[in-house]
Amino acid sequence: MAALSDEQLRIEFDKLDTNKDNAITIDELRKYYIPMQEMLGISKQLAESEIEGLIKRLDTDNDRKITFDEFKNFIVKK
Ligand SMILES: [Ca+2]
Ligand SMILES: [Ca+2]
Repeated sequence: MAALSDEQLRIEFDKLDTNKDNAITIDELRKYYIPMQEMLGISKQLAESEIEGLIKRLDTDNDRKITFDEFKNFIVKK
């Protein structure tokens, strides 16, 4: 995978950070993923557990919020 620039990462991050406080919360992640998963026909329960798993992987300091650095580390590490 080609490395994403900070600028591209920022665009992705901003899509998720809907209230622009520089952190993605689980609620923001939900708002973004649930309609997408509904479209794919994934049950709400499964969608919830996927979101839970995603936040656990992204949120390295366990404060239930994803900062831009955590987001970036996650994407860059792959
Ligand atoms: Ca936010
Ligand atoms: Ca965090």
